[in-house]
Amino acid sequence: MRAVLSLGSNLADRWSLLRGVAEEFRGEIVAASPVYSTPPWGVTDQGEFLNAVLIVDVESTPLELLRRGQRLEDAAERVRERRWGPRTLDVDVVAVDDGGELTSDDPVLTLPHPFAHQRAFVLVPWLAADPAATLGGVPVADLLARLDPAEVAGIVEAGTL
Ligand code: A4P
Ligand code: MG
Repeated sequence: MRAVLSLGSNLADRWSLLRGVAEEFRGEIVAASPVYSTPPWGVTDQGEFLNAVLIVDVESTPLELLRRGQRLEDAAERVRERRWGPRTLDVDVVAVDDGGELTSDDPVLTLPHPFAHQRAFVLVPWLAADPAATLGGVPVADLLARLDPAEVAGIVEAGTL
């Protein structure tokens, strides 16, 4: 199956943490976005994030992929203090395609990720990694066009994984 992963970090050595995820998925990566510097979304009194998107082809179930991301978060000594708060590493499963886009309302793994369509820090990197990307049948480019242009302009390319 093919999956879209959103990587984020705003604590500790953010570059190494994101690059560690790319290293873990080496051999399974179909496309990788640049790394972007992004203003905090949701909870705004925290440091800038680095965000990137990986598109991976994996031989596993969606839940196994989520757990794999969570093991990387744990290895980054992530502490869960508050929702949307600062974190060393976040690995979210944005969307999964297994011969068709999977949907799930299970709180353990909700697909597609419930906030993906309204987050420029997910959509901008995703579009860079896959210009033909769609979410719920809607082109990601169209979803981005619906967002506040100021928010989209805040997503600034900062380097590569
Ligand atoms: N979960 C359900 N569906 C999914 C999914 N599709 N992918 C569950 C990943 N996890 C999913 O996540 C809480 C629970 O969501 C998990 O137990 C998992 O089973 P968490 O990472 O432990 O907790 P959290 O951080 O409080 O919530 P969440 O939902 O990961 O936070 P978000 O929504 O990812 O927001 N601003 C910028 N600029 N860049 C960012 O990367 N990230 C956040 C975090 C806020 N603001 C940000 C950024
Ligand atoms: Mg998460």
